[in-house]
Amino acid sequence: MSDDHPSRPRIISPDTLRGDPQDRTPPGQKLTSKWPVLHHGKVPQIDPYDGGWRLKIFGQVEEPYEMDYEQLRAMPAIDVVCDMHCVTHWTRLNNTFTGVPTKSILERAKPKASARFVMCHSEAGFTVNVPLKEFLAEDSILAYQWEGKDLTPEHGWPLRGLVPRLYLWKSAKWIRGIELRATDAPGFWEQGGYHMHGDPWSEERFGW
Ligand SMILES: Nc1nc2c(c(=O)[nH]1)N[C@H]1C(S)=C(S)[C@@H](COP(=O)(O)O)O[C@H]1N2
Ligand SMILES: [Mo]
Repeated sequence: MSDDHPSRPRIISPDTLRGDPQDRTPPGQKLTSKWPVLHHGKVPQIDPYDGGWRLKIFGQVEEPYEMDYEQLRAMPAIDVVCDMHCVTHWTRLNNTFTGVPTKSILERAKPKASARFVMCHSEAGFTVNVPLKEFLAEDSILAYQWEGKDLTPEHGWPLRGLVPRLYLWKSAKWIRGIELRATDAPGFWEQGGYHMHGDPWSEERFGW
C-alpha cells in the first residue's frame, strides 16, 4: 500500500491542541516515546484476505450488515493525529493513524434513535463498551495503519477501534463486530472494575 495520499483528509484530535506536552498529559500520566503492547490473551495471527474475515454491524440498527476486508479497505479513509493515554499511566503524543471513520461504518446500518452505546466485539470473545457519543466523534476510526505502515499483529492488525477521547483500553484491537445498544453493559475490562466511560482528563480509571 502506498503511503502517499495527499488528498486524504486529516483530522486533528482536539486534545492535541491543548498546548505543550505537559498541557497535553492528563493527570497521573507520564510521557513515553515507546508504544507498549497491552492486552488479555494471545495475539491472534489473522490473514484478513483468506476469505473468513468479516466485520459485522448489528443491534439497534435498521439495516444490519457485514463486509469483508476488501470492502472495508475500499471505503474512504482519513488520517487522525491523536495522543494515546493508557490507564497504566503512559501517554504517547502525536500518533497518526489511518482508517475509516466510525461514522461512515455506522451510517450505512442506519442506527435507530434508541442506540446510545456501542459494544465492540473482538477475536476470542473480547468486548469493550463505549458510549456512542465518543465512538462517533470525528476523530474515532477503525484503524489499519499507524505512521503510514500496517498495524502489527500486537497492536491490532488487521483492524482496531481507535477512540482517542477515552483511555486506550476503549480502543478494541482485532475488532470484528460493532453492536449498537440502547443500554450500557460492561465489557471485558469493565467487568473487572475498569470505568464504564474512561475519560482520561477526569481520571475515570476504575469504578462505575
Ligand atoms: N481485543 C483486545 N483489545 C484490547 C485489549 C484486549 O485485551 N483485547 N486491551 C485494551 C487495553 S487494556 C489497552 S491499554 C490497549 C493497548 O493497545 P496497544 O497494545 O496497541 O498499546 O488495547 C486495548 N484493546
Ligand atoms: Mo490497558
